[in-house]
Formats: sequence, structure tokens, C-alpha cells
Amino acid sequence: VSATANSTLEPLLDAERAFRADLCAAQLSPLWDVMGLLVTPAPTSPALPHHWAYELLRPIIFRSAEIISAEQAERRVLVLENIGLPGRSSITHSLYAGIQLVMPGESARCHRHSQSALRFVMEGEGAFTNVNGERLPMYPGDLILTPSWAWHDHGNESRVPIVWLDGLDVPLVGLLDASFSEGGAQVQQPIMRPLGDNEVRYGTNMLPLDDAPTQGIASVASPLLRYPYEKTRETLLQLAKSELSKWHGVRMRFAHPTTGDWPMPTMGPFAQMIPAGFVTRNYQSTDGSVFLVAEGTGIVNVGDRAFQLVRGDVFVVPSWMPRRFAATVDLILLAFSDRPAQERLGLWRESLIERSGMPQ
Ligand code: GTQ
Repeated sequence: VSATANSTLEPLLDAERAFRADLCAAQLSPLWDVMGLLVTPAPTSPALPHHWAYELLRPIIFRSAEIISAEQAERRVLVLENIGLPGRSSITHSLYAGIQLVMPGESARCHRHSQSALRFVMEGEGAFTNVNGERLPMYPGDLILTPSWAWHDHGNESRVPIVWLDGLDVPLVGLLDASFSEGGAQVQQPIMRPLGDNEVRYGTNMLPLDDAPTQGIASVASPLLRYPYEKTRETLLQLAKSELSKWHGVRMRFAHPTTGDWPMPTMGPFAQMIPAGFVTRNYQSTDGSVFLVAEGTGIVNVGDRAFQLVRGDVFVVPSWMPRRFAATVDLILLAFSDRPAQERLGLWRESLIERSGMPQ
């Protein structure tokens, strides 16, 4: 660089330095520094694919019971933290996941919050979550919903510990600065309905004729709060006999019984089966997803990672990362993602990748 060029550049650099200092003082920043990071041609999630083997998780969650009681902890949960999002209690950019343990005789006191929660039971027999005056028994593979602002408490009067996977929209609600919570007056809320009342009312192939039209928050949240695994399993097994998607095997979403929509607006639950011997093609979608292996064995490829799957394992597929499955024993997966929120915002996309091999 010649002295002449330098002398013409220097005043510009000085001017830019002064300009940037003024921007900073005025709480402004230049878009041209960050444009490429903001408006990417495709999603570039900071979340990383990861697999938590239940064989490793289980002893650690049980050790937590020697450290703290469910009562002391309010919720005795180990958060599944994505190392791509350190310190943020997030498994994807928008979702939280944790493993909760309630020992026999313990209870997790009643509270409510604007965050929605769903639970997939991993082990146990007949502990319960109470939601809005209804007792929901919990057995392995069951899906239990606690919609936004619903009172909920957990208890275990059975003789064995119960462990489940919690999914919450905590990071999404945090992004929107819309978090509210409050504690209940009692540890356990009063039960106002006979056992299974809403499950019979809304979980069969009939609906109450005289339901008053629901509005606001009540209409987006499903009145059906327990989706038992035996029905999920039977549906998947039956459908696997007829037609298989090349990308999913059999994949279903859980539904709001009166609207057919997602059961909750921010987060959606799924059930999927890949029959033994079946290999799926690569699939990618903008909804980062958390999976629980309910049954079977196989392998999942997520981006350039490969994870062996057995019952109880949890894994995360970040937004837009290609995934494909191969089952060695009929593989049943339960999952949740932020797809309902993305659909409502007009943002959700998927790509069914035709060729095997590396997608873009
Ligand atoms: O069970 O209510 O994993 O409030 C995190 C926050 C579970 C719960 C979590 C919660 C709960």
C-alpha cells in the first residue's frame, strides 16, 4: 500500500471510527456488519444434535433423590441442556426438556405458569399429575398435557418411582417476555372430576353435544389431557400394516379433540413408528424436535452424527438438520417440537429429501 493510498484512507478510517463511536453512544449499530448472520439463506441453529442414553441418565436422576426431595426442589428435574446453548436451560432454541423423578410417597406441589408443558412417561406405574381438578394416572408412554395457566401438581402413591420427560416452551415464552407463575394454596389441588371423566368425554369417537363454545385461552388448549400409550401404540401398529412414509414410517400428531388442531398452541406432540428392517430417507424441517424412544431399537442419523437407540433414550434434532432412521426392532418414538407455533406464524417448512447421501 503506497503512502498516498494510506493518506487518503486514513481520514476515512478516522471518520468511520468516529461514526461508530457516535453510533454506539446513540444506541445504534450498523446492519452491514451483521446482515449475513441475521438473514441466513437457511436456518443455522446454534443447537447441536445430542443423544442422552437412558442407561446413563437413569442412575444420575436417581442420585438426585439422595440429594434433594421433590418437596424441597418443588420439581426434581434434571434439565437436558444443549451444549450449543450453554446456561440457557434449552434443548432447542425455543424448547426446554427435563427428566423428572417423583419417588413413592413424594409430591410436587401445586402451581401454574404461562408456560405450557407436556410429559411423556418413561417408567413407573400409576403415579399421577392433577390438572385443573382432574387426576391423570401416568403409565409408560402416556402423554400428559398441562396447558398454559392450568393448575398442576404431581404425586406418587404407587410403590415404584416414576420418571418422565418434561417438555416446556420456556425459552419461547422467555423470548416473548410473557412469563407469569403462581403457587397454589395447597400442595395438592382438590379433585373435582371422577377418574377418567375427560378421557371418556373427549378421548373416544364421540364428542359432547352441548359443550359451550370455548373462547380465548380455553379454546387453544385441549380439554383432553391424557393420551394413553395403549391407544397410541395400537394406532401405530395398525397403520404400519398399511402404508409407510418413505421419510417417517408412520408418523402421527396428537390432536385437540374438538378442533382437530394441535392440543396446545406453542408446542406439539407426535408419535412415530419405524417397523423393524425399515430405513427412512433424510428429512428436515424448521421445527427442532426432541424424541423419546418408547420401544424398540435402531439408529438415527442427525446431520453428521449417528446415535444407537434403545428404550428410554432421548435425542434432539435441531432445526433443519437432516435426520433418518433405521429400525432393527419395531421402533416407537414419541416427540415434541415448536411446529404449532411456527405454523401459526407462517414460518414452518420441511424438505423431503429424495436421494440418500448428504443433503445440503
Ligand atoms: O412439572 O410443573 O421440568 O413447572 C419445569 C418446570 C416441570 C412442572 C419442569 C415445571 C415443571
